[in-house]
Amino acid sequence: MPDHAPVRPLQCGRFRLPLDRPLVMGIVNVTPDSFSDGNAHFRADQAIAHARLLLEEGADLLDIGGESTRPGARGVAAPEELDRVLPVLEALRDCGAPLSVDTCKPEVMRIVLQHGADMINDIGGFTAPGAVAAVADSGCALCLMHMRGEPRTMQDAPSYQDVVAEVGEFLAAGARRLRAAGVAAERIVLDPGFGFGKTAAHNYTLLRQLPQVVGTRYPSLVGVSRKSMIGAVTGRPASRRLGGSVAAALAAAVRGAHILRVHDVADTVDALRVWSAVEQGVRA
Ligand code: 9MG
Repeated sequence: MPDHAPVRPLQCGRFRLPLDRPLVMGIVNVTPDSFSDGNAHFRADQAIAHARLLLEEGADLLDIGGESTRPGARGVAAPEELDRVLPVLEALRDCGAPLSVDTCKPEVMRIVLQHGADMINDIGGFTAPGAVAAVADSGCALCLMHMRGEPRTMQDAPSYQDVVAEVGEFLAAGARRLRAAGVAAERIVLDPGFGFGKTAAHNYTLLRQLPQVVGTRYPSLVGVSRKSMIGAVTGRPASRRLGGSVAAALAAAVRGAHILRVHDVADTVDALRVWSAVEQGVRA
């Protein structure tokens, strides 16, 4: 395992997660574009069943999202987002694994925390007015992600002078804001935000230099699963990016990533187990 990884466990709501190996976060989307049927009940049932499958496959934690964050996606209002997420959160509350909710909205953050969310994953980096106040006094973990722009427009010619320095500075400043609001260091996770206002070249530079981007003070989360950066290299559509996604997840793990946010849990867990066996050997 990489020797630059901090060993301090992550305070994650009801859980304290050791970070001595990369954790696998399974993606649970509760958005209309992730299911063939628009019916809300059916959608929640499908999401819950999918979440249980991801746990059986070895997911260490789950990330539940009710708003699409794909490039070009339009936002939804808080009541609609809550209608999507809350039934899933409630059904999974006692599943034994930490539950993260992916949201940028302070009003959604407050309510999901009352319903047992263990982590808030904010692709907006807790920059919305009221976001820091919504989470500061809870015991949940906070994933602070870098994004340039917003999902609707973020891929319109993103440009940086020095992507590693700029993303790194944003993350460090965001962590300082959280700390100044009283958030304990062991609740904070940093994420470069692959694909959020970045070209494929930016994404691969960030992945290659992950330790320089996220530093050594806080654990990191990496989400590259099925993203266009995989398609840019393999030429494959999102439905056929498994091999590329696992390779990229492993490259992140080798560089010290602590949490890998993935669609394909079983294959990622297998890859990590084989990598670990290579590095550390297997018990006879
Ligand atoms: C919601 N979401 C989609 N991609 C993501 C990524 O790369 N990181 C985080 N934290 N959330 C993401």
